[in-house]
Amino acid sequence: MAGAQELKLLGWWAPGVSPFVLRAQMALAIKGLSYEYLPEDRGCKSDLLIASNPVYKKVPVLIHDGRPVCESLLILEYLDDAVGLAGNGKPILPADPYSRAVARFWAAYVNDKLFPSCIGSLKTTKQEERAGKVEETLSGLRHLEGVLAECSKGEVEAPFFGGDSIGFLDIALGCYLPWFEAVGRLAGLGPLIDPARTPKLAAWAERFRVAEPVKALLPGVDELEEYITTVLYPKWNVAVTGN
Ligand SMILES: N[C@@H](CCC(=O)N[C@@H](CS)C(=O)NCC(=O)O)C(=O)O
Repeated sequence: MAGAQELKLLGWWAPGVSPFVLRAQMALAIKGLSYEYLPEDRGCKSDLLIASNPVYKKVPVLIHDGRPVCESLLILEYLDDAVGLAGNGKPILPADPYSRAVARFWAAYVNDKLFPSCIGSLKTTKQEERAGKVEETLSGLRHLEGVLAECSKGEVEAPFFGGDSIGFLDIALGCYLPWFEAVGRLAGLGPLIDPARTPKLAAWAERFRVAEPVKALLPGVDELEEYITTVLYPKWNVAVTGN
């Protein structure tokens, strides 16, 4: 519970489909913080959103006692840092400075490279360009397989990037799990996180999907596919088939 402190989350109108909003929701759930969810519509943004994130006008925005924090990864960091917020006994970032830097590096990679490549494979109808995006995505997933191996100490396999519990990089990547599945299906590629190619990552994904408290927040893949085809395809002006 947030106690006397007020938390509001400016989120997306369609529940679960914004991986960025999902990140904030996952962190709030892990910390056991209650908050008011205010959905935003792309076509009709509220005055509160425009005032809270005047630069990008995007969600999520966390509003803590009237003060806005923008950008999903920064919201995760803020929730760890904010003194007096209930739940900050459960840190999301690692305690060790080097491990924090590594987690931040890979979270930025996932955000800026991996997900754009993955979604880029749906945004083009040019076969060569699409094959390039798919290869970039698979190469990114192979990098993360290596990161996961690094997180394991000796013989003991770490269940999560954060060690025994879900941490910063788990949330940064886990919010995209339904997207990897939906894109794999829509592009006719099969599962992008494939146990044959990246066994550790595939096992991690299975654990993450059923982990409390994030599992209730993850959208269904069918639902997400429908959102991509009915909302995003017209916006991108492409309709890619699996062929
Ligand atoms: N880098 C931002 C990305 C946020 C973002 O792209 N949000 C989308 C919803 S998924 C949005 O608000 N879109 C509204 C728009 O583009 O006008 C973050 O990590 O928070």
